[in-house]
Amino acid sequence: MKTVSITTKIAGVKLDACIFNTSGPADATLGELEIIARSQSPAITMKSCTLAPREGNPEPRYADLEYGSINSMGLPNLGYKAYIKFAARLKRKYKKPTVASICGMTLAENVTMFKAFNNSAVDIIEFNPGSPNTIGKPIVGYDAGEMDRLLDAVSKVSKKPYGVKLPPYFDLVHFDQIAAVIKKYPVKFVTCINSIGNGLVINPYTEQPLIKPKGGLGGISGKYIKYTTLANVRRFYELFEDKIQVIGVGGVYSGIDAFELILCGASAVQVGTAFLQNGPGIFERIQNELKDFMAVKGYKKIADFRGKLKTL
Ligand code: HRO
Repeated sequence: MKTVSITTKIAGVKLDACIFNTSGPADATLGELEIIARSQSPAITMKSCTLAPREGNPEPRYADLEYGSINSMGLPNLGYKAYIKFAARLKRKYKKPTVASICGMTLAENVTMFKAFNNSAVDIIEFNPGSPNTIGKPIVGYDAGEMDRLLDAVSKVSKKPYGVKLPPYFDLVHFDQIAAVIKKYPVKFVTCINSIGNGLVINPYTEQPLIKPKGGLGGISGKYIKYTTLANVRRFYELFEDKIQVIGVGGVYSGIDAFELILCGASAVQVGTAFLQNGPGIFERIQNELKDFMAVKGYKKIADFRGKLKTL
């Protein structure tokens, strides 16, 4: 077992294991981030932040489902300045790489935050133009022109390595359009996928939706979305020809789920709903399961099988 290694590098930053937390679940406060820091997650990803602190959407805004979750949190966060402070503190105390997630409401807000994070302890920036839950705002990642405008602006100011967390795509033409835009900029990685936007879960007994915002519409995550995750990881891995890395997230509950994403081309795998539902022990469990499965397969490192999905 000791001969199996699951280390990886994202944007040039070494991670002791390729399984870590995704931005969103239980990572908005310092207390929550310290729980992640003390877990086996090899990096600490923080909640998407905005310029000013936000309360988020009215509650209830999250519900566990049989095979995943629905959320319309609405970006509750403490504002970017808090995450700059947290990153310094976490780095000093835990010596793990930190990932900041930026989700500005406007181009100017995004530029301000990218500039501010240049002078921070954060190792990697994940730009999030894919949230489905900001009331009155479209999912920016579905607008290739707007993505171009935003990436152009943030690329000009960012001195930290950065990637983009993408919403799920369903049409092959859209993969091509977004990949063409991303290739124009020094984007180091894409993270696929954000939750599948605007699902509706209802309770037939009470005849009500499960969550309050937007008449019950929210992002669907967990096991429901794994196959869309696999397709998005695979398609972007092929389109980027491994020159821009892919991080897989969406529906990972086990080491075999992680293995499948890596087989499709992911250089690392993030865990979201499964972390919320199982607690911080999930990172160690998935890492051990992945190592066990690799040992069965005779793989010693993730490069032995990464991207090597066979054809039929
Ligand atoms: O806070 C949220 O409602 C949220 C964000 Cl920012 C996101 O990117 N994805 C998601 O499912 N929820």
